[in-house]
Amino acid sequence: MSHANALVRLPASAPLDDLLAAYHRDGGLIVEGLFPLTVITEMREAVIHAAENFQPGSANQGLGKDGKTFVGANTTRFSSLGKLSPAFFEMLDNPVYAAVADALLLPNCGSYWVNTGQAMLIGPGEPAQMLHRDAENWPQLIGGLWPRCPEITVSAMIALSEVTEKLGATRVIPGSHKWTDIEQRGSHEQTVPAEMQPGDALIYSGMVMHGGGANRTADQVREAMHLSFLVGWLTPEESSPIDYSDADLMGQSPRVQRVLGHRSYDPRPHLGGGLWLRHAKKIEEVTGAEIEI
Ligand SMILES: O=C(O)CCC(=O)C(=O)O
Ligand SMILES: [Fe+2]
Repeated sequence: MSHANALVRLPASAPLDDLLAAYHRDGGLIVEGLFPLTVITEMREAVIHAAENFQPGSANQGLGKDGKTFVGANTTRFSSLGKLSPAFFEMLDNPVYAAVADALLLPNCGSYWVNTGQAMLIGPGEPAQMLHRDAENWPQLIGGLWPRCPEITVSAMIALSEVTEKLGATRVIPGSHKWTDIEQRGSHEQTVPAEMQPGDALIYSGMVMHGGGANRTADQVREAMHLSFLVGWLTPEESSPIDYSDADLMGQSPRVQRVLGHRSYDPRPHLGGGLWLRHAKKIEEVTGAEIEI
């Protein structure tokens, strides 16, 4: 099915300004070939293997009624993906996603970190997820500031194998990030699907209305993952700093260590200063990096 207001699709090699222009206009875009297939294949294998250990639905999560509806009954979700494969660390260092996140978030913070990296495997027969904004995870903030809310979180839905509309491609209402009334939720009729090939990603604003699509197949799983970043002055969904030990991250890039919470927050990186997470040890003992921002 083709949609009149379909999301813009651009190759990962497109100029950053073109990626950002599409993002600002619609609240999201599809970046084709964002992640190399070698990395995606490794990540997919690790995710599919690990999925055997998880129940679909909310069984593995301490959730109330609304949370249970949100995660669905036949969708398998789990995080801490760097524990499953180092391919996850490579994804965190992806230069195009990093440049997009820098451009969107660094005007609003000194540094940003991972909100969550999460497998989102929509099983057969799962209905469409409720439409929502990812920034609604911090309702006191966006409720107070809307409609003049700074960008606090940027998300990506990443295809691990082909994602079609029938399999439950993420659905987005282009332009809804600019709606003036935060209570305006939109309807499924206004959504368009983000169909993708493996390695493509839907990069979208924390303010755009979207949700997982219905999986209308009898026996196929929608294989995708989510990777979102959050301004450093808010607390993420996932607790990366305690998930990953110093040893887990030793030898990873300073960016990977920082976005997984192994740096303290420095509100003024351009002025220098800021605190390290652990003051009792030398930086290089903890991170392997001598001096870095
Ligand atoms: O599974 C999807 O396509 C989207 C999921 C989502 O938007 C969410 O859980 O925040
Ligand atoms: Fe979402």
